[in-house]
Amino acid sequence: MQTRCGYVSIVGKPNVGKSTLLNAFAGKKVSIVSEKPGTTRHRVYAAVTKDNAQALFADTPGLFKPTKMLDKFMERMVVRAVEGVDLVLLVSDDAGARENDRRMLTTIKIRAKEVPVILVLNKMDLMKRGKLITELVEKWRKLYQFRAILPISAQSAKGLPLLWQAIAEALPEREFEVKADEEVGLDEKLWVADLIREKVLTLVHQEVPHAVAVIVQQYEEKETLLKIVADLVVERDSQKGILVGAGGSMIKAIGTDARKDIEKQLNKKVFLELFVKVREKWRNNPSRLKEYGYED
Ligand SMILES: Nc1nc2c(ncn2[C@@H]2O[C@H](COP(=O)(O)OP(=O)(O)OP(=O)(O)O)[C@@H](O)[C@H]2O)c(=O)[nH]1
Ligand SMILES: [Mg+2]
Repeated sequence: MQTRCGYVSIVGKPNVGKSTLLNAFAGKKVSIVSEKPGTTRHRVYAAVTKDNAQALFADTPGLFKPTKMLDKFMERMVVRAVEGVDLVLLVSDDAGARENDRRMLTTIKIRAKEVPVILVLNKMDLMKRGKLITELVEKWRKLYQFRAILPISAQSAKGLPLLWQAIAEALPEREFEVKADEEVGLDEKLWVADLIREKVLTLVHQEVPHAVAVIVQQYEEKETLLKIVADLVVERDSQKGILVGAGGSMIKAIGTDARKDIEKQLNKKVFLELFVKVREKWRNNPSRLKEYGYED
């Protein structure tokens, strides 16, 4: 049987559902998801194999205008992710092409001119009428020669079989690179740190979650449980106050939600201990960024 295999980068502006899409294809939570833009900070990998095709996906941070050094690191992750891949999935939403979509297209034109691009219009469940979807597609078609334009809803898995078919057809004829059930690029410590950050993004509002880095300090498999100790780093005392909450209520809620989710995903009993620390302006400090894993 002729197999197809290739590298597929999922890119687009923040909050359009890139990570939700990767999780839907992978059938599990490989990448964290939240309702706030700026959720994904690293490239997150997953290999998906169906029938005779294998896609080696990379989820990426949403592209936006960077201000802090951390944002610039995230932007570099995106730019590099489109170089030298076999296929790009540009994900957008029901809102039409906005400034950050256009910036992403410009990056693709400069960095990945020869790479086929599938435009994935996500969140179509939020669009009520077929006519509007047709208008949306028409507008996008004028901006770039996409290999295909496919409306989907990653959350409800609608349109995913057709999207998979389009991906498979766009991949080069090649042997599979990984075994069908093999995990790729899954650093458990980083993944656990991200799961904790997901709870911060869900429970804490406004700007505070964006100032949080999670660093797993201890990750120890004991006989009956997995012991995890992690630091939550913020930039200011006021942010620490919000993260800890009245009488420690917020950090307790974050810890409980994170522990339950880690237990569910790993099917293991977990002991989780969290500490909140202040490291002034860490998002603009190169040595802190490096220390926290935001390094090229
Ligand atoms: N209504 C609707 N919501 C969706 C759909 N897919 C994702 N979402 C929601 O959109 C929000 C953002 O999803 P993410 O997957 O985190 O988006 P992202 O593009 O990875 O975001 P960044 O990592 O910040 O760039 C979450 O609240 C999701 O539940 C969809 O098909 N329909
Ligand atoms: Mg994401």
